[in-house]
Amino acid sequence: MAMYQNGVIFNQVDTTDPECWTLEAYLARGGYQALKKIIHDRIPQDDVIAELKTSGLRGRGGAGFPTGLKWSFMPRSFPGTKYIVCNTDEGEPGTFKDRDIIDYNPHALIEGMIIGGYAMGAATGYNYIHGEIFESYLRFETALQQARDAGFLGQNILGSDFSFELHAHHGYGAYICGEETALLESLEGKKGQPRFKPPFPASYGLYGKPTTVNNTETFSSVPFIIRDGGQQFADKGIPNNGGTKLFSVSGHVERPGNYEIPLGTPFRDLLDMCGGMRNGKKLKAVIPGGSSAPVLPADVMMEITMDYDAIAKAGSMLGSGAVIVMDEDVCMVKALERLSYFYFEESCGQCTPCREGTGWLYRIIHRITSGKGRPEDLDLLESLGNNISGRTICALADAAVMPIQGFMKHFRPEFEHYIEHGKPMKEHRWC
Ligand code: L3W
Ligand code: SF4
Repeated sequence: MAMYQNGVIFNQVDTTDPECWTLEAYLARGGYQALKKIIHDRIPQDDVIAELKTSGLRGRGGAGFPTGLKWSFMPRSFPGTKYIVCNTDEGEPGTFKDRDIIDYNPHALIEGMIIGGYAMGAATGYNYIHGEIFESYLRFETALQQARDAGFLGQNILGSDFSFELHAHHGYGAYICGEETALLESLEGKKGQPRFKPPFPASYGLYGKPTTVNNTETFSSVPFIIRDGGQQFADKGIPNNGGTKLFSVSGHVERPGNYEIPLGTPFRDLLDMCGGMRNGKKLKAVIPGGSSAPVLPADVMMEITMDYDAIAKAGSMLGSGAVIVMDEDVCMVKALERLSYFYFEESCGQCTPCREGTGWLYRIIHRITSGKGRPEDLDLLESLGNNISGRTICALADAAVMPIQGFMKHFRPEFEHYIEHGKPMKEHRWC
């Protein structure tokens, strides 16, 4: 899918046409007008933040925290350095939207971060880019230079007394560095391990200074909100779920890819946009918000709308918007084994329940797929999960437990069958 229609971030951006990715193309579609507006009209910082609150924009990285509220946490009267940090450490299995932003519309992110610097009184920003997308990092560096050369970035932006510098930082690929405090540690040159929260980055962030960390898509939504108004953005979605959202659709659909759609769009419409199920197979289940989100069965998904509240009500979460579609041939036991290995592999090892527990979870599921499962294994998984959840420094351990709970809730008979017969219910594909 190349052309995104009526979106906030990818409107008029053809991802197959390099001419659309340039600064000139961004300017032609209204880029940097929001920045010019706040600088020329000297819009007060509080008014910028109020516009964000009106928009209803919620964090697009996974937690859905209200962006305007987060920006208002930054201490305005703080006398020293403050920072803005963008989290492009996209590593959640199924998520591949942020790299498209820095590949095809990097100036939306740059403009959003400059506006963030203006509104929160920060003069320095960093964009932490996932280690496995080096080409995207290089493209972002090029875009930064273009913005500097054009006077949008650096000292005395557009001749005003507002200065803001922005740097790109290339990470090394550890999933945990997407957790905001691990990201800050890594940016400081230390081992990327999460910090205890509170204090939150808003009071103790990069180098111990007040810092706001937002996801790439969150910052990139800001220029539209400031240029066209928060209400315009809110009206694109539904109450409490303003705007459009990028969904990374993967799995057994005809046309996997990124789709920017209004929040509140029925899942069945999103599936139609993707060309429906691949090879005419039946839908079995969907992980609606990245691998950390509990899986939902087909009948629930076909009645659901894609927004934070509807998905939470159904027992899962919208997360980062990674929609993993599974057809009737998927073995849920094997699928869960694969996910569990990921969390075991990516645990940073700081907390015992996570370091040891993710390994235990994986090994029990692996025992089942090896045909050596024991009848008590399912209860053991449940009790282990209950003892891991909520007892660790960051959400990775919870994220390892939630998929297990979801798979057990909706597909327990498949697990029981695998244990009893030492093989899957039917000749499923690997997954
Ligand atoms: C100041 C308070 N600030 C909260 C801030 C906090 C953070 C934001 C949300 O996890 C989820 C996770 C993954 N004063 C504050 C405050 N804040 N209270 O608000 O905080 P929190 O703790 O709810 O979430 P989190 O730790 O940021 C994010 C899930 O996202 N996830 C992972 C996605 C992965 C990617 C990726 O690969 N790029 O996005 C997917 O579902 O499991 O639950 O900024 O500081 N009182
Ligand atoms: Fe590290 Fe896991 Fe503890 Fe998070 S929960 S800090 S990933 S050991």
